Amino acid sequence: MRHTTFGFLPLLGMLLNVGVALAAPPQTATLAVENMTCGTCPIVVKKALERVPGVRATAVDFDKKTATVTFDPDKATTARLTQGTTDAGFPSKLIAKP
Ligand SMILES: [Cu+2]
Repeated sequence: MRHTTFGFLPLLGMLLNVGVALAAPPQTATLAVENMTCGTCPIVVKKALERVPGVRATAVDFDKKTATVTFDPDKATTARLTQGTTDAGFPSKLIAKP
């Protein structure tokens, strides 16, 4: 009955493939950030965004007053991102949707 013994292997492969398919690719959103007045502000904004679970990368542009955030859409939402900067004293809003 070798056939039955190893019959689970194709099934296992299917389950693993489904797992990969369900993991959504990272998304990138751009936020307009208020209140950035000095060179330290972008660092605070960056740290606030990186504290949001699911955020993978953050780039804050002090001159443009924007933050570009790459995040895992399974864990983070753009609402959480704007909330994160707002809680740190820098209200933001979404200007480029993922
Ligand atoms: Cu500052």
